Amino acid sequence: MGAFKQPHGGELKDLYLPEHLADEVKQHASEYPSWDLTPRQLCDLDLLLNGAFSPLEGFLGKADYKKVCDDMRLESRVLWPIPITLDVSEAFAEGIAAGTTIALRDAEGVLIATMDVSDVWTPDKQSEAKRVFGTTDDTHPGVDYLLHRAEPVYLGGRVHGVEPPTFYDFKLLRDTPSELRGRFRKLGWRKVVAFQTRNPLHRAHQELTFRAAREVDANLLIHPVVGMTRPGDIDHFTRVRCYEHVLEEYPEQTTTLSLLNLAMRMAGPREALWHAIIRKNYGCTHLIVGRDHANPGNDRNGEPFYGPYDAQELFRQHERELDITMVPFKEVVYVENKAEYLAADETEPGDKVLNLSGAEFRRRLREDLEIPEWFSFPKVIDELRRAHPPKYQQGFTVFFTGLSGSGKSTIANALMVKLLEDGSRPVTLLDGDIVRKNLSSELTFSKEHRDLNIQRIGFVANEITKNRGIAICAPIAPYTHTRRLVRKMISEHGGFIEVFVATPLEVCEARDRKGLYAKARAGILKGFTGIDDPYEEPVNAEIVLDTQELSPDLAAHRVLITLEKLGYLR
Ligand code: PPS
Repeated sequence: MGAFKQPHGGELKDLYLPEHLADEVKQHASEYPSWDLTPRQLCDLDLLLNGAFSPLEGFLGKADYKKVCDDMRLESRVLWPIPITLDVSEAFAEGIAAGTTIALRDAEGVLIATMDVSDVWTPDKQSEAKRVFGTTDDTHPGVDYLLHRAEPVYLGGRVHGVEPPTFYDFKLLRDTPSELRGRFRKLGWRKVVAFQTRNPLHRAHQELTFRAAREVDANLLIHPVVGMTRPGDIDHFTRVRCYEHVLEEYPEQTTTLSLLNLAMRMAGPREALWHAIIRKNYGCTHLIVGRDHANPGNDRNGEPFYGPYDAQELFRQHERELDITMVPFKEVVYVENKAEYLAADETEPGDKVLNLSGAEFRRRLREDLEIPEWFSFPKVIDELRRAHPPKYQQGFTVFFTGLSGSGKSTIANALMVKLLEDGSRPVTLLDGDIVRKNLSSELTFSKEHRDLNIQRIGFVANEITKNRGIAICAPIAPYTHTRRLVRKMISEHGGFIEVFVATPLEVCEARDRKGLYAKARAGILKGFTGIDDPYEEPVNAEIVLDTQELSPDLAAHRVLITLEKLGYLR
């Protein structure tokens, strides 16, 4: 069957050991040095073992790595644009040399594969970034990962699969290359055009993919990435539910959906070639390549890293060798007066073309505004709205900070009661003293322990915020750096409102409800905030309260009004 000819003239690799050998390896695995795979390495290993990365047989050795970085080729001259490397810590690499067998385990310690190490080396990551991504600017997510998250030493070598990684979600939608080829064969699909995506599909995508398939007289594979995509992308659970809805919109028997456990690098043109090789391995004959394929976003000066059609250009240069045909993405637009989608170059003068940018779509989701029916499918919009509720349904954290005796706890308590009265969400109060008695009972007031205390409070508040509740925190939190860390963590999942209770030290000391200031002045209590330990005043708090002017009731009311203004309460 010509359509399923192997790329590079090679066989589709299946690197799993036969069952009896796998059992034997399992019995001896405790003898091997063991490496716990990172989420990205687990994705890479999954696709190495199941043949999606054919013709690779393991993580790249040094010579292949160098050639891939320099020329997009393996030593064998076969086209391979992205270095698939196993990065490990210096401590782990210390005992490893060529000839060592290591065990590769998932986060739960399950043995996924062994690797016969052939190479151990310390790469020049700046040079790798420049050669593979064309930049060392770490606003590029691939560069950021390489420079700041990947470990410093690379190991190369052949891998032997013992047990496929376990997935608990969407099992029926996950296929190995041979399973998908089998499905195509069974269905009699001789030509298959793949659509790569990391975003939800809307009507325009449905139109363009269907047109692409019709144009080349092929069936269609929606092949979204569910491994690792660009940071900030919509989670794959939500996306897959959306894809399942969109699938219903294609004529029956024309289109299928399968999930790809790929860890993307966002390498633009090089990544497009990689996607093509992978799709070829999955039995596809065509790949749709659009504008800005595998786009990493803009650099630190706001300029794009790659030209919009660089990926198409590079694909074209290697199309014959890749043995998979590119279907260049044609922009489709909605023409209101004809009530249909047309290719942008098919519109006529006088046509009213409607447009809704991605940014505008997200704004409307965020602000609970209408999204027109022509733009997307009602079921898709429902899914996205459920995953991205408007602010008044999102969780948030109100983070009070201020000196001991400044009035944080009293205002925090008043705020809690008012929010409970409002009743829109569950409320949890993480007051300084309460946390110190429970969550942080073993901690002292050293800098290190105060940081740990705030990080713990931040962790709990983040979990509450993520799950759409309200967390009210009221520790002293004297250090800017730690408050900033907590803000950053929580802001990714909901609201973060910092309230600086700016009661001056003299007033707190004059109140001295617990008698601690007197003890601190007398030198009985050491390292007391404001006396002989610093309090770094916030400069960017959303709210500053002066308790000399405001009663606790009014202070809590001011917080409520700010929450309303920010959209978190109705
Ligand atoms: S921190 O710095 O954020 O970890 O502090 P926190 O967990 O909020 O705990 C502050 C309460 O502990 C009492 N206390 C001290 N505070 C500051 N410095 C020292 N050395 C100290 N020792 C005990 C104090 O009563 C604080 O309570 P509040 O409610 O802030 O007055």
